[in-house]
Amino acid sequence: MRRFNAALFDMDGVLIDSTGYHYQAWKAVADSMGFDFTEEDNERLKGVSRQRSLEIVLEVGGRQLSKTAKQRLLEDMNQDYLRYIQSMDEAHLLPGVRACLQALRGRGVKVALGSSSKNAGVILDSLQITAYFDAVIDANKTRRTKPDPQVFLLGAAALGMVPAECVVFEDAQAGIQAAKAAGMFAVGIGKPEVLSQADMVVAGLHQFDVDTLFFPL
Ligand code: B16
Ligand code: MG
Repeated sequence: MRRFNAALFDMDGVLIDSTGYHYQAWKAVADSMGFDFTEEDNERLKGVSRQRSLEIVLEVGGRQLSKTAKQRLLEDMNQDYLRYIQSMDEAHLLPGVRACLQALRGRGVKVALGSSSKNAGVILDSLQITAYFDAVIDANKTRRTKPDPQVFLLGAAALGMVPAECVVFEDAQAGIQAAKAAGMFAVGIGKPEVLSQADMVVAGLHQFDVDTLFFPL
């Protein structure tokens, strides 16, 4: 195994467990419109923008909304989410996150965020992990959402790295596709049967041994 020089982290589902929260919010939208929205359906929402998530939910239910109604719904959802993340602190970090970030920095590995969220800045601050990141790329800085590779290509460029030097940590099918389309090594966080396109899969960062891909020089 070769040694890589940069680590690009997805946020939701890799650093924080917000997946359940997002699922409940979208399920409530489906419930209010009178159709079922399953956890399997929810896999399609992971890693994609809020706008794209709404389109997928409406597609699942075979429903349509006016542009104004969609806009209102997205704004309401985000206000609700901002209230939820206000109470977020270090205790909301997923297991192994801080140790992994510390180990990477200790080895001189460059670290960036590559998230489809528009709320990444405030969340990193709440979790008190902003200082570990050399660059933060979120949906405020991209035009195309995962599975497009733009977020990770911008992350690599911000770190001064080429894609072959980068490892992406991702929990979403769309994110793994984005990483592979960017020409990067992809570590899936979750289940191998769901993240079958990843180069390797671990259950969480607590199970990832930094020495495997970032061994000391
Ligand atoms: P927000 P990630 C993504 O973040 C989530 O996986 C996805 O479910 C969500 O719709 C998207 O952020 C937008 O988030 O509503 O906060 O702008 O996994 O790419 O870090
Ligand atoms: Mg994610």
